[in-house]
Amino acid sequence: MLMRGGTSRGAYFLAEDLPADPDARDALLLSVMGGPDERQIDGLGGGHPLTSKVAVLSPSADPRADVDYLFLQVAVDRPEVSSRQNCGNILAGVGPFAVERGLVPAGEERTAVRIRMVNSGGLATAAFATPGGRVDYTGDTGIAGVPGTAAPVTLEFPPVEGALLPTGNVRDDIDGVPVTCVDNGMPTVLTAAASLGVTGYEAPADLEENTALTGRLHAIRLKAGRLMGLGDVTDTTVPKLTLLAPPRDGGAITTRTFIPVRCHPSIGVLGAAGVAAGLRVEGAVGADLAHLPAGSDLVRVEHPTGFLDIECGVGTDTAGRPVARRTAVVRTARKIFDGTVFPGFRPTS
Ligand code: NQM
Repeated sequence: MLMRGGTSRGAYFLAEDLPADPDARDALLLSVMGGPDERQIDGLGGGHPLTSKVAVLSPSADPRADVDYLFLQVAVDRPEVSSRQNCGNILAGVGPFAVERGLVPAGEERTAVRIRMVNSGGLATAAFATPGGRVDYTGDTGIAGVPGTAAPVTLEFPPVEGALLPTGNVRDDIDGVPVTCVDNGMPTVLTAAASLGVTGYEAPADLEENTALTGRLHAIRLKAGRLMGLGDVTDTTVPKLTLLAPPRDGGAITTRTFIPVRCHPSIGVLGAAGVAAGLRVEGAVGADLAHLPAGSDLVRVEHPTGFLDIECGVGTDTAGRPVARRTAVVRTARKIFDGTVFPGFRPTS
């Protein structure tokens, strides 16, 4: 099934319909999505990382979850399929797809699907309307970066196991640039746009063309990856990098996010969860730029095409380290096409 999940689009599969061997599965998925090719002309992909995604679902053996969701990023320009990152946007379609395929019975009015995110080991619950026991994708919820409106899907994340600040520090200095490395479901490096000589309000295309900037970001990312315990991140899609600037449209903060080569036209869900958590840590990069509403966990994250509202509370563990308590966000998802895909050319390397 081809679905839009939040601001991404991907092919959703049942695990039982794909080869069990990961190499055979990945070769098949590359072919299904049409890669490696900049335009993905021979497949379902849209020639951009945000439209070259795959979700693989199966019943979960974990008593805390109904389904297992494995996210796979299919590279556009090289023959590579990666399970190293998670995706909170594609997650928005997982609950509806689980009901569509009968993995989870639909409630008469609403259905809540408990999801284990295989990539990170984290849990999430997706709740959405199922009037008369069927998923209804129509509704009046709009999200920035997607035309029109659709039915809301509420995503809730319990606290992420593992450190919110994976380097153990609130701030690190990399190549003379102060950064905060955060992981609230997606490893992300937060920097102030101003410390990299940009405003943080530029259009994504202008930032992508700024080779002095992208060169510095590349170097910072490689060092941050090691500090975060991720090893050599040269060929991986995590950590992401988010540039922060004061809000301009009544939100809490302005963002420009590199994922990590292309600059996101909006922002990823879990990427935004990391920004929201980071801003609540005293002394973190960006905390001094943010306008956070008093007495509320809501953070309005401004991005190139609008804003994303996310709720995130941060407390401390028994050792006094910051931890995210609960994160929640509203997205939409839509079934675009359900049918048979015919794989073509299969790259051998
Ligand atoms: O951060 C893009 C997206 C994402 C990831 C990326 C995402 C998330 O917008 O949860 O959704 O960071 O590669 O789909």
